[in-house]
Amino acid sequence: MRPSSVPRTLEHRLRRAALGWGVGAVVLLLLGMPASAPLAHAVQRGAALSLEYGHPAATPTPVVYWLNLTDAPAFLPASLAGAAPGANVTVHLNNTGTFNHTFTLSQAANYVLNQSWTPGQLGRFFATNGSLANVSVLPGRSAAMTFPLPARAGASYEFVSLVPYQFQAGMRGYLNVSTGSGVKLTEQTTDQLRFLPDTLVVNATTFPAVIDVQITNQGTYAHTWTLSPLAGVFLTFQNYSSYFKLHPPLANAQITTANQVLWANFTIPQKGVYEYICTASGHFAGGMNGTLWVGLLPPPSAAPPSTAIVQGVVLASVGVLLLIGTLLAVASTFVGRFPQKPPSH
Ligand SMILES: [Cu+2]
Repeated sequence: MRPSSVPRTLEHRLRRAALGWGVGAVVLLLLGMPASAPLAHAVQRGAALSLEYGHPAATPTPVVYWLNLTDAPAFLPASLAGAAPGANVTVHLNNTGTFNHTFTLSQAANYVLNQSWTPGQLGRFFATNGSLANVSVLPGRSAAMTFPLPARAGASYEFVSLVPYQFQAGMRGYLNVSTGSGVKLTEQTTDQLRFLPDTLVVNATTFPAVIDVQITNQGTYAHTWTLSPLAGVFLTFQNYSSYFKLHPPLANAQITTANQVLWANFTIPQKGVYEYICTASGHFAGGMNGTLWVGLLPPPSAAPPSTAIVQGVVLASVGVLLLIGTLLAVASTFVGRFPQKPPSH
């Protein structure tokens, strides 16, 4: 029995205030919702960082290499790495020069050809010892061939151009077969011009470290996965093409079609942070880059940006509003339960 009309009004006002604070808390919680989506994404992204060790595939994964043959004369890149013993290798050759060039791969494991040989002596070596691949490419033309590698882990095979005096002038390179125990990572390319994840971590302790990245195109655009050969170099979209001309990429996977899956196989010489970018026109400028951390851990702040902090502030605010609302509601139930001060005249 609360006879007085004054406490009834106070109780009513307290109830209204409690309701107001409660509604405020719910509205704030709803407004805060979108902020929780990037957080979930960041967690997912963290989980997507795969770290697998020593899982040699039963059937060696096919490997695709892309080389430019130039009039320097040179092969770009001159070092092909990461293919497992016995793997099928496809070599795409692009003659960017005005002379004929050949890609001729020695089948003599760990044998370094003598650069002072005459073209005749070099020809006799290949006639005697054979080759794993031998393709001639006309100026401005491209060619591709697929062949199986010998099942010899860790072997190195030299490749040269047999056009007279090109090998002697430096047109040579090496294909290094992996030990078969490379670290496996997965990566996706998207039409939003992003790599997912854009941070790859390999907890390597011994170097060189053999790494195999499986790249899946989730979208329809063509992309590349092009890895800097030098640690700690962070490229800009103005300087990356001149940089890669000077420093041929460690890996340069060309994703050309939707849903394509391919591997980038490479060997990291020493611990560090290696940047990878997409060299498709406008993609790097649009944000298509990432970092590979080998033997180092990325700083914790690098994973989720400020969304986690925003989320915390929102949740704390919701809590405070709900607490105030609850206190007001409780206070409203007590109003009128106590004897009133006698009205003074
Ligand atoms: Cu791209």
